[in-house]
Amino acid sequence: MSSRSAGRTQVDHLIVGAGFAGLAAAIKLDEAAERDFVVIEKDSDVGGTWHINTYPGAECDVPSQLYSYSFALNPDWSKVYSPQQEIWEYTRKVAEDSGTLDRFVFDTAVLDATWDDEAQRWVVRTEGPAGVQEYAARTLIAGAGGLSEPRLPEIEGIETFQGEIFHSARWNHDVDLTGKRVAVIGTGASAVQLVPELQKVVGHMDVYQRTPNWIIPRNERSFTTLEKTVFKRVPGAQRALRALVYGTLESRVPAFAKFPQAMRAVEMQGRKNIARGITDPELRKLVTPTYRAGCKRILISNKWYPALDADNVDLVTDPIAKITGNAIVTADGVERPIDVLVVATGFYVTEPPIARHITGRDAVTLADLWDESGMAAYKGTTFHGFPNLFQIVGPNTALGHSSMIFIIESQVKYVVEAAKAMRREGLAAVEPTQAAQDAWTAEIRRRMKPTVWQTGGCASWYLDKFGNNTTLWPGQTFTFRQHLRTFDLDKYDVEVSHQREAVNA
Ligand code: N01
Repeated sequence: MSSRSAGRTQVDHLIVGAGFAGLAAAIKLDEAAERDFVVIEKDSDVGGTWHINTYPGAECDVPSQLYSYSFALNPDWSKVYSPQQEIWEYTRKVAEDSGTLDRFVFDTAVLDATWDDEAQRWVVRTEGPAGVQEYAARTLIAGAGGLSEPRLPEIEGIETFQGEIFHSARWNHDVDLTGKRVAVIGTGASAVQLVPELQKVVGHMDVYQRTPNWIIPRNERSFTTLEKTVFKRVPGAQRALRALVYGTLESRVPAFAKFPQAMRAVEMQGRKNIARGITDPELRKLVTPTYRAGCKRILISNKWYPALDADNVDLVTDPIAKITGNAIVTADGVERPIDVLVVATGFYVTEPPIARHITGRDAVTLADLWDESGMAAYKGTTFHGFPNLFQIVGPNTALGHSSMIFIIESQVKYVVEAAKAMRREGLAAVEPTQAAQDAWTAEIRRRMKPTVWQTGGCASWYLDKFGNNTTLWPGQTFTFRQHLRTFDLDKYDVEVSHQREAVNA
């Protein structure tokens, strides 16, 4: 178990983040008898994005049956698409049941993590209620998530705004929006969920759209008591439904990855959704995308278009020129006064801030490397130049079509296999060879070429500043799992312990 020396707490594994990724890593390491770990979480509880994102209307857009761990099915989901609070409560219960919570440190941020070549450990500084602490960890498992750092828009004068302003991912529940004049900047997945809720209470709302999204109907319904009883009592029933949902979502991959023209069917659904929700022909035109569906994330909502069509809502498509003390001014010179500004402008995905704080061999940070050539990893998980660093939801592991929990579980298994291999072989450090990482990245780039994300004619957060898609996995999720089913030591440079070498010398 963890011990202290030279003011540092020595641990085998340091996990960053207590969301779905960090929690799964903790549970699976524990099951594999790798019990000497600590989970550092800057928030006050488990749940990650599902604890932090509390904006009105926050719900999952992946069906509940698949949006849960395979090892902790939940027969009690209330609806086909679970609300945020329910998902957070689920993660809390899984954490409690696992018996690992004694190794979680909350309200504590990772300041930096530096590979110490001599000690063959990651030196990690954290800051929390107990002040600055230092850990020396054999492995560093980063589960901080790609959608955790809010991106604030760079708009002239935004800092001069005198009213309340907050990001969708940092909702200020103390602000009563009843009867207020509100502006929402952004029309992505978060805005599409929160705008219909705000529309019911605000006096007036301006929604600032830069690019419209393809939005298809949400086949929403509650599970009946009978269904829940069947999930609980009939062995295999819930797993069968889960498999059906999984298969249905996977059947959509060829359209994204190889035959983007097949997305016309989605566009037809989107157009029908617009016609059903909006009466004004001019507004219909403004919300209809001109790029191929799937190029940006396809959204699902039955409420978005009716909300935009409501009398107390205006959709503004003129670019924002500046923000003043009490208004937004668009490029056409129109000034729209507001009391509250909600920015639903997304996250730092292709330049995650955590990369600036992770320094590998040769004093190079992940951010330095990625700034030069974009995010890259071996199997989305390990990094040449960064021994014993494992990132869950690393480069090219995100999905536009299915549940990230499937990917997370695949990666966690790989990490646990790595930990076991290191113990079995007496290894102090493992690091993918440059050749293995380059070959993996080249293959991803090759497979990315025909995808809708690359050819669909849009700008999206999937693409980095070089135009490469460094976020999404370009294929079926079972192929990803297949690639990560064993820890392929032959693709790694390995080191035995310096101490052991010294002893043997
Ligand atoms: O963020 P986004 P999000 N001026 O980046 C606009 C997940 N998620 O928080 O499209 C004006 O998608 C930007 O415009 P444009 C899901 O993976 C899941 O909504 O870049 N506008 C866009 O409209 C999702 O994809 C759920 O032209 C500006 C919006 O802001 C991801 O989170 C729910 C601007 C940002 O959209 C992110 O979604 C919610 C500017 N300066 C989120 N800057 C589930 O249900 C940006 N925009 C599981």
